[in-house]
Amino acid sequence: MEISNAKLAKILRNTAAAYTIKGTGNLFQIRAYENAADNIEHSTAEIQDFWQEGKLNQVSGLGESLRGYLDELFSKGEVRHFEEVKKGIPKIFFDLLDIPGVGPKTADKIAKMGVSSVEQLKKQLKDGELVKMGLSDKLAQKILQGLQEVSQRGNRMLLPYAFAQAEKILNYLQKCPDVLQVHPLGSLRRMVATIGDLDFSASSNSPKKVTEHFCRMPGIARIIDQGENQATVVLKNGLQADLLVGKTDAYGALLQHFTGSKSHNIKLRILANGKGYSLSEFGVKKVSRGQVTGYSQKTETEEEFYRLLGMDAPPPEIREDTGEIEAALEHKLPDLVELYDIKGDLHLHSNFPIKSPSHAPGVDSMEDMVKKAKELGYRWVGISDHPLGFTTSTPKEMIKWVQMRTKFIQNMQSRTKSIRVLNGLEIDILGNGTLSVPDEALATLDYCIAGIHSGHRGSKDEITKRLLSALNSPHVDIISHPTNRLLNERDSSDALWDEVFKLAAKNKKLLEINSHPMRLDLRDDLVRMAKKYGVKFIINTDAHMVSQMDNMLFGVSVARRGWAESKDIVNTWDWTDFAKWFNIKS
Ligand code: DGT
Ligand code: CA
Ligand code: CA
Repeated sequence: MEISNAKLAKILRNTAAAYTIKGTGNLFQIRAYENAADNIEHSTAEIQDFWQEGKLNQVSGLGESLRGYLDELFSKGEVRHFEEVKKGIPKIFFDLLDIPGVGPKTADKIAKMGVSSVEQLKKQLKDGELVKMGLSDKLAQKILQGLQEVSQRGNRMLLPYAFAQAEKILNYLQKCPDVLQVHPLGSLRRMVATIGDLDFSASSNSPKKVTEHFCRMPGIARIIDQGENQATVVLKNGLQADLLVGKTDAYGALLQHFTGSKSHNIKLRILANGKGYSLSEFGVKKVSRGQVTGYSQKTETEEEFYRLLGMDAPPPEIREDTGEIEAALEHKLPDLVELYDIKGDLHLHSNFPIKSPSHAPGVDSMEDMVKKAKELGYRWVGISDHPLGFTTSTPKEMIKWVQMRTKFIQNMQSRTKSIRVLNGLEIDILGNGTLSVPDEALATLDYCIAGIHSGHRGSKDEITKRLLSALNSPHVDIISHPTNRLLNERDSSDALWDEVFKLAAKNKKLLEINSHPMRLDLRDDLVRMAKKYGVKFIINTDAHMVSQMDNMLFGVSVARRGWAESKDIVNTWDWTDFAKWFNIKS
């Protein structure tokens, strides 16, 4: 039986929720299940593959007992212990947990009101029946909004997962002796935040043999379409893959066509017609008096293809018909930022000791994160832990903790020669726009990141006010993940972005482009809009463990999709300019 990562995460979350409402598990155990579910969901490789290869111990966040249960699950299809924990709880309870904003306690309450299906829930919420039965009006609205989000949510993969899956298929295709070249294309090549299906091109002198090889790939659930030079398959994990095979002399046209986007291609086709060409995935032909003459133009590379149309080749990330065709015709394409340009990361969470943190701390030590930054060739690195909880600590305790941490970092700075270590925090922008840490403590930091970590579903006005208020604080340098979206989970918050960008530019505050695969926030379209106001950005990973520091590539892709150049991104600048921006004495 095939058990996807998503399904596995759901099984663990269901068990944790069952423990919660029955009151049988301890908090530590419930946390362990939830953390394991998070890790599994974000894993780019299939956990079942690890199990098959006897490597479950390589999956981070799985203790010995959980590994035992997963072994039972993969070999028998269910876990006796999990079934016992869930015994007596109605199915509707677990269905309700899939709605954003509904946790175990709310699900239990609704199930006990006699609601038997999600459809019925929708109706009873709209009719106001549940409110009459005692559900708060606010909660009812929140659940309705969650239901709305679920119905709009598509079945799209996160970029790193798509990357990892594409790599496997690519390796397989390269084994075919008839393949000359092979490339992953479509939205993956354009680095879109979420990917619908995977697209591949190959060049070959025997296309049919390549499509046959493709359709023999292990793990295929069904072949949707198989022709001489194209095929579409669905894999057992639900993923769809398309392949187009062409000849070498027109491979540039194939690469271009299958990279898209669709709107870029449509605009290009009209442009080509005006210049006497007809475009297709098979090549470029000359058209004379409305008739295709049959004469094919040689387009071995994409550059050749675009040159035929009198233009430069736009970077794949900006092929969305939002001005790149016009810019390419005028030879004025932007010089987009590259991963190679990045010189540091300022948003990292360590496991520095803390009694009651405001949000989940990191799992690795500051020393290990600094070591990784050196390996990445960075010139500076900043640790920005969450501080103590605002409601669970006094200002005095907060100041004391920040002082202790500052001393620790200063000590580390004095011992570290090959990289600069900076002292930051990621603090909360509270509901009323004030900050969660007293100014006295903030004044001792090298930099301060502020973000909204609660009340994301507030009104456009509320969110705008909170952001503007933080942008007016002299202590805040960076606004983290400004829209607070979580891909496939939570939509972007609404705000008057013109106002936010105007103030960020005026007060010289940075907007973060967060590289976490579920965030990719600020979004590409908003990066482009902010840039027009003169806003500067910083690309950070928000890593909670060393391995996540490799996510920088995804943030850089967002910046590229937003037409950002290295001059727009402060962490590509030289140390002198960077330090000057932050007022750090170098
Ligand atoms: P996805 O899969 O939803 O993440 O997005 P894409 O961009 O990968 O779209 P997909 O897989 O449907 O098609 C791959 C590329 O093929 C697309 O980016 C451009 C090209 N293409 C697909 N449909 C059309 C079409 O109707 N007209 C033109 N001109 N090109 C198309
Ligand atoms: Ca696609
Ligand atoms: Ca496709």
